[in-house]
Amino acid sequence: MTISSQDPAVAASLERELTREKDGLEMIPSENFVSEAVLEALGSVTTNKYAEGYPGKRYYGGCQFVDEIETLAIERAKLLFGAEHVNVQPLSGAPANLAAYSAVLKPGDTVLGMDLSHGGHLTHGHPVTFMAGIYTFIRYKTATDGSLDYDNLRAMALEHKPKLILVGYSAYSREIDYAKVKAIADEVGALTMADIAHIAGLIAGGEMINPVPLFDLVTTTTHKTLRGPRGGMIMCKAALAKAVDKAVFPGLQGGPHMNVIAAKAIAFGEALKPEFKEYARQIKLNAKVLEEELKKTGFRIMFGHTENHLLLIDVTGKGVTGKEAQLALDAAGITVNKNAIPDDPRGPMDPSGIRLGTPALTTRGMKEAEMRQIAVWIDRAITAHADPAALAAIHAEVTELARRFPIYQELNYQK
Ligand code: DSN
Repeated sequence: MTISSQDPAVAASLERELTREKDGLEMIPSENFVSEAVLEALGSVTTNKYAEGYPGKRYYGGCQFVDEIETLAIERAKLLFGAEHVNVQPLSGAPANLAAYSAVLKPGDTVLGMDLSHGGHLTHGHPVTFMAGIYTFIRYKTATDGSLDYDNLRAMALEHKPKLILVGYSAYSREIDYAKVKAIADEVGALTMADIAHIAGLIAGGEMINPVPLFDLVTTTTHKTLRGPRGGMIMCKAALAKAVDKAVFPGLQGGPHMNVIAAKAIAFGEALKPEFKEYARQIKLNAKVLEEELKKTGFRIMFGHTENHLLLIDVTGKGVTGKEAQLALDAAGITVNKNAIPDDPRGPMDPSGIRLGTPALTTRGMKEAEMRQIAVWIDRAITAHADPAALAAIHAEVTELARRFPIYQELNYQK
C-alpha cells in the first residue's frame, strides 16, 4: 500500500512539496536536503519501538536492535566532534537546550545569552519562552564591528556572576572565540555552553572552530548544516554525563524517537566521510561569493561579513521591509526568511532584514557561478517586488537553474 492509494489527499500535498523543493532555490540557512538513506531511516520500522532509558538500561523489552542503533549514533557523534559524552535523544534544538539548562542550573540561576535581534535564539532567554520564566537570563549584544563584544561580555559576567555563559547563534555570521569566552567563564566560576545548531556541519567538516573539547556543554540540532534528520543532541564533559542523561530522560522526555536516532546514525556516518569536508568548504565559499555580489548591488550585510553559511541582510535601503522582500523572493522561487537586524526598530512580523544561506544549494552541487547568478535574481526580485509579471519571469529562470541540479529523482508520492 502506498500513500497515494491509501490517502490521496496527503499524497497530493507531499508531491506538491516535493516539486517546490526540486524547482525552487532553498535559501533558509537552517534547511537542507537529507540523503535518501536518511529519509529511508525516518520511515523505518524503528518508529514502532518504545525504548525509554539508554542502551543496555531500558525500561522495555525487545530493545536489543535499537540499542545497536543508538550506540552507533553515539559513537559516531563522539568521533565527529571529539566529545566525551553524547546524548542523541533530544527531540530537537529547543528541548536539547532546556535539558542542558536543567542539567546544570537551579530555578533562578543566572545565564548570560545573546540578544535575539543580534543573532541569538528564542531559547537563549527571550522573555516569551518558558525557560525565561525559570532562569534569569541577561542578554548581551555584538559590537558595532559585528564581532562579539568580549570586553562587554566580561564586564557583564563580572557584574552578574552567571552560573552559565551561553554562545552560539541562529542569525549570526561570524566565528566565535571560544577560548576567550572560556577564560571569562573561568574568571567568574561559570559553566560554558555553546549552541552550535546552525554551524554543526561546518564544525564537523573542519571549517569552523570546534568548541566541544573546551566547553562544558554543547547542544545542536542534527538537521541544518549537519544534514541529518530533524532532531537534537547534547555533547558534554564526562563529569556532566549523568546529569545530562537524567535531564533528557526521565527529566523532560519519554520514549526516544528511534527512527530519528537511526537517521542520525546514518547522517553522522555521512559526515565522517571525506566528501563532507568538501561540502562544508563549498558552503562557506558559496556564502562568501553571495556576500560579495550582494554587497556590490548595494545590500547592507549585518555583522560586517560572513564567516559561515549565512548572511543577515538589511533590505530597507532597497525600499522594502523584510516581509516584502521574503514575499517577493517567494514569488520568484527563492525561499528565505524575514529576520530582525540588531536592535531592529521594526517588529518581528515585519522586520528590516532577511536571512539567507547556502547549505541546501550546496547539497545540490551549486557553486560560485550559480551564486553570482542568484545574487542578481535576489536584487532583481526585491527591486521588482510590486511587479508580479517580473517576479514570474525570474521564477521561470530560477526553475530552469534548479532543474539542472536535481534532487530526489526516484521519489514520487503519486505512484
Ligand atoms: N528555527 C531555526 C532557524 O531557522 O534558525 C532555529 O531554531
